[in-house]
Amino acid sequence: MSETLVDIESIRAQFPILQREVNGKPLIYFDNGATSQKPQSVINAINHYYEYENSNIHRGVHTLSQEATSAYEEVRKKVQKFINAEHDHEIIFTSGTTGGINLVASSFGENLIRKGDEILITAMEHHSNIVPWQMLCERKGAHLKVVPISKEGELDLEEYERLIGPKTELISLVHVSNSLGTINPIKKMIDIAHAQNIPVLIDGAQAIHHTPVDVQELDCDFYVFSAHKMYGPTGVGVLYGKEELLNDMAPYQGGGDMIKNVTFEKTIYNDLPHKFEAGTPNIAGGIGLGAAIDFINSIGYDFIIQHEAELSRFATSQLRDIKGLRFIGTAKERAGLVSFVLDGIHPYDTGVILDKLGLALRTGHHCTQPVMTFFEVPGTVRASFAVYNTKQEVARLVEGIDRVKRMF
Ligand code: C6P
Repeated sequence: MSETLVDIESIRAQFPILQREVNGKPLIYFDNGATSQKPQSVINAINHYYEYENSNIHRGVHTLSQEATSAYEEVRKKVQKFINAEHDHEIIFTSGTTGGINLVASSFGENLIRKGDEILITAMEHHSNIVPWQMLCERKGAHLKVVPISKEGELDLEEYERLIGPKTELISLVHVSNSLGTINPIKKMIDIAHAQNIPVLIDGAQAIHHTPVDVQELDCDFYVFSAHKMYGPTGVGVLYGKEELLNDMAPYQGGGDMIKNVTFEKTIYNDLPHKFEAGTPNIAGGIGLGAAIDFINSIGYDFIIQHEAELSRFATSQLRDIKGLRFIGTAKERAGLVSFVLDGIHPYDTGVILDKLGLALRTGHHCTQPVMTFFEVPGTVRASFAVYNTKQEVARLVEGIDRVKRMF
């Protein structure tokens, strides 16, 4: 126990924002699913770039440009190692998870999907993994099929297999649900899809900071995530894609850096990964992502998994005793978050009162409106945990909920 406390205190000390107060109370930040806080090392890496290396990349012979280019490209290699991709050019920098899914829907999907085809997603997808496919289906006259969920918030795998048919051309699945916490059996689902030669995209936005990801072992065709949920900066993310698929895809956007040669008659596109990275990228963000990976590696996934599971178990056991509290999402395999509703109290009101007590939680539909419709709730209150959260903070949440209940 004391060992754990020492570790957590040294981790917390790395996050300057955790020192601040909100509404006169020490900040307790449980909105990590929306975006995590950033350690000093990430802030320093971004500052260092702007203070010492700021310049554009891939286009200057001068020292600053060379240094910035190599710092940025080193991160690509770091990401490759982090998710065990075969090649570094399979790592495409994007603006985030949403950017990655839209890239695949527009580029890969545009070429692949024909009238009458089917795209399969699940009922627990974030809007980012629904709307781009809906837009593609509308453009092509294709159909969106949806794997249903149980009242526990688990996918129905029999129905998944049944929904895969001769017209299914693409499957897009969330690894960890942001509103239910469910960890989906994606390896099994990818194997089932591949038995029918169907490519699979995995939305890893809520998984990458909770669990190690090995894209070669998963054998997924695409894997997307955002830096800002894994202790890195906003506005940058990663699309991993298998080399042969990315090579066959048309560029998503045209502009600088994605070309080899331009004439008014014809443009020769650049090789991977630059073909998909038109224009000046988020250089500072990419460098910050590299520092975020170093931070996660310095803690290690063993500790992250064990600590977040412990917080989740503790929160569940404490909240379970509160009368009128109903959990939304009770799957057997769950990541470090709890989502719940209180009888007769709107999640928004709960969020506002908790904020007065210094507790930052997300309330609402969490960009998963179909999940809310399924559970017949307007929204939920969600506490999503990070490596710097403590049991004492969870205990404060339980007291806070008690206060909310007494006020209503
Ligand atoms: N979920 C949440 O509070 P972006 O915005 O592109 O970084 O990530 C989008 C996204 C995609 N998929 C999943 C599973 C997600 O959880 C998110 C972001 C945040 O739950 C903001 S709505």
